[in-house]
Formats: sequence, structure tokens, C-alpha cells
Amino acid sequence: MTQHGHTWPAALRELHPSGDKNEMQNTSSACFFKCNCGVTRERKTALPAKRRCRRLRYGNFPARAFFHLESNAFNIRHNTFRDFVCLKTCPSVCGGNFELGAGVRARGLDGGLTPQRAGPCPRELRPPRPRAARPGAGREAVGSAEPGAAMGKVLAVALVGIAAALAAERLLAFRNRLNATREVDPVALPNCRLIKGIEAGSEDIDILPNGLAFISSGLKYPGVKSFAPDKPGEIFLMDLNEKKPKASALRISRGFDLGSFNPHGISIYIDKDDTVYLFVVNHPHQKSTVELFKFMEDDNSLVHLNTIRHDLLPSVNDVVAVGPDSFYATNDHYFFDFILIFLEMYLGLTWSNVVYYSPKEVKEVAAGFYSANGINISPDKKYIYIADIFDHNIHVMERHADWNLTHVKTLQLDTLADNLSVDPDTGDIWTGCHPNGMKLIYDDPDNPPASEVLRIQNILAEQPMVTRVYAENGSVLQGTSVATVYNGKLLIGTVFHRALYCEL
Ligand SMILES: [Ca+2]
Ligand SMILES: [Ca+2]
Repeated sequence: MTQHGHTWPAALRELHPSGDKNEMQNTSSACFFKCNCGVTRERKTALPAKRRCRRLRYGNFPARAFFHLESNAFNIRHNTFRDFVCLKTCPSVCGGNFELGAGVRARGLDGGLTPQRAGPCPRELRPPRPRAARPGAGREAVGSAEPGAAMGKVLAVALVGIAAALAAERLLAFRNRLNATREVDPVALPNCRLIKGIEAGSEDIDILPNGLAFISSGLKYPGVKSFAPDKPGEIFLMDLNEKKPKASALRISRGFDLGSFNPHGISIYIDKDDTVYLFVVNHPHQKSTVELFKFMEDDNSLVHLNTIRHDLLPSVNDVVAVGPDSFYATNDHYFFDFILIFLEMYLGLTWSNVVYYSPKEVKEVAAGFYSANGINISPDKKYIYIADIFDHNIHVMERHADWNLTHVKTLQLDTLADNLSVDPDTGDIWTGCHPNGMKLIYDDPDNPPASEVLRIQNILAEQPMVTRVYAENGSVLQGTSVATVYNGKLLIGTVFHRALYCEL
């Protein structure tokens, strides 16, 4: 008798001698209490694992059998029958050769059987558990069948545990790098006002010795908010000699793709002939370039001279110019794609570096940073300062004649230092900082990223003096990235928010 090419089990053939398909399908539940199929020791003891039994077939009957722990019996399930057929031994190993005993419970069967609800076998008729039935053989056989599966489970649990522990440890380290729990204690400055016209960032600021300040604005950076996502970036100019200085956008010469202008870190270089060059880190179309401009003071414009791209400059954050066409640049990450940057940060990879660029030579000069960000040079040009924003510190590196750098010291802070400015008169380092980097990333309008400005005096001394000049919870200024001084005036810029002008 076949159905769909399979042989019906002997048990059902006995219950349904007619072999009527519909009749057999009416069997929703039956429990066979006696069977004696002469199961071999090895095969029987190999069965009690539920998963293993699931793969078994009831002879040629296309059913799935599994061991039912509660009833201590093997259940057989088949789509044709909507419920279980319950046997006290697994018939799949009997090849259908087993005896039906008394007490068959079934529903919808002919032959005087009482319809009953499906359920486990009656307790008194349950067979002993396989191990108890043949203690010696069972243990021996179980011992030979289970260690592999058990070892696999132990290994799986161990791997999951290790992965979970690693993920938790990385998450904790990630939160620590972002200073995720820090709240800022405010430090007020009395004579400050927001700079009109700057609403969508002032990520970096550099000031000429004559008091003209360049402000890069409109940065769109992966994972960071923008108040003007569709508007190209701009470079603002501000004359700090004026009584009430205003910021105005500089005109940029034709031939430069203004539509994709996405300015980030900047640096001024004054040549021997007093030509002023402005180096601007740019991210057109999610790439990194360094744009070289010449500043035309007469008509407040920038003439674009060159676009610098290089494989060693994949994710530039800031530059410090050291010649009319050469600079040091920080790569804040190895990647520039948001997901990959996030992974790089989350895993705590120290793949960020500093690169020296000149038309003749491009080379890595420092490496091993979590995220090298602001960079600047001492007034005597001997030292390069590098902020590792996620390591909460500033590295002092000695500059050599071949432009290589060697580490001198590291100043540890409790904040995420972004760009670095150097007071040309005193050599003090000023930095705009993110007290809590998590707020910068998550950008909750009710809990905005705060602002903090530090002044570092005598960084080469054994005990440099670090002063919190300004700190604020984000209600005025969100996400400070730069602070720079000129003649008793302080400009404070932000990654994507506004800018502050203060008189000290
Ligand atoms: Ca800079
Ligand atoms: Ca920066």
C-alpha cells in the first residue's frame, strides 16, 4: 500500500486494513503502548536525542520522529495527520516491525475504538527510560553517541559566550572612548556673542597675524548632523580688528567645483613673498582632498590653485601647512564610509595616522592613533601637536629635517580634543573639545552635545597648565571643534552648529 510513493506504516495498516486514505487521515492521535521491535542496543540508545530523532523516518513512511521527553515516548508526526502518533519506542529503527498492544487511543477510527484527546501515554504504561532499561548498555552506548554532540554544544556555547563577552568589552571600551557618561560643569565667559551668518558649522578656524580669521563652514561628515545638508560649504572671513567684527563668505574663483565643496580642517601658510595660501581639507562626494587656495585680500576672494589627492590621504581631518605646497595631515580613520568608520571605532582599531605631503614625497610619519584629529605646529616649528580625539590626549612630536616625527610626550585629558590652535605669541595651545562624544553622534535635541574650550600652557613642561576657559551644556553652542585667539579675542567654532566671538 503506498501513498505518495511511500509505504504506509504497518501500525496504521493494522488500524486501517482498508488502507482508505481519508480514514487514515482522520487519525489525529493514537498511542501505541506495546511494541517489541527488537531494537538493537546501539540504535536504540542513539535515539534519545530529540534532534537526532527528528531526522529519522518511520520506515518508509514520510514522517518525522522525535523523542517526547514528557511522555518518554517517540512521537511521529506527519503533515497528513495533524497530530501525533505516539510510540514507546521509536519505530523508525524497527522498520515497521513492531506489535500493537492494547490500549490504543485514537480518534475517528472505526473498529470500536473510543475517540479521545491527544495526549501523552498513560503513566502506568510508560516504558522505562532507555538508560534505566539497559543501564550498562545504555550508558556505554550513550557515552559513545553523546560526547560529540555534547562537545559541539559546549563549543557553541563557549563561542557564543566569547563573542558576547568580546562585544560587551568592545562596547564598554567604545563608550569610554566617547566619554559617554561625562556631563560638563559649566564655565562661563562674560563677553561672548554668536557670530551672525554662521549657522551650519565652523569646524576649523585659522587667523592671520593681521587679525583676519578664516572659518570653514558647512561640513557634512559621515554620522554627524548637518543643519544645511543640501548647501555647499563655505569659507568665511572675519576681521578681528573691527569693533564689531562680522563674518562674510569668501568668493571662490571659477573653475573650482563649489557645488561639492565640503570644507573641514584648514591651515594658513604665509610665503616669503607674503603670499597667503589657504589649505582646506575637502570631502567632495565622500572623498578626501586637500584644496590649495591663494587668498586675494584686495577683493576678499580665494583663487583655487590645486586639488591634492593621494592614496595616503584617505580620510583627512586637518592639515598644518609647512610650505607653500606641503603639509602634515591627519587621517582620522582608515576608512571613510560611515559603517566602516563605526566598525573601526567600535572595535577600537588604531589605524589612524599622520602623513607628510609634498609634491616630491608623501609618507606616513606617525601611526597608531585611535583617531588623529587636530594638528598644529609650535611657533618655533620644532614640534608638531596631534590630538587623538578618542584617546583623549594630545601628542607632542619632534619634527626632523627629513620631516619625520618622533614622539616626545603625551598630555592626557578628560575630554575629546578636536582641532588645535597655537597662540603665536605665547605658544599656548587652544583646543575646542567634545566633553561627551556620544552626544555628538546620537544628536538628541533634548540632550545636545556640549562645548568645552581648553588652554594648555607650557605643554613641554613636566606639569603643563590646563585651564578650562569655557564650558557649556550645548544650549548655546553644540559640539565645539576649535578655539583660537587673537589679541584678546577668542573665536570658538563647532562641527555643525554656530560660532562664538568672545572678548577675553
Ligand atoms: Ca587646522
Ligand atoms: Ca577636526
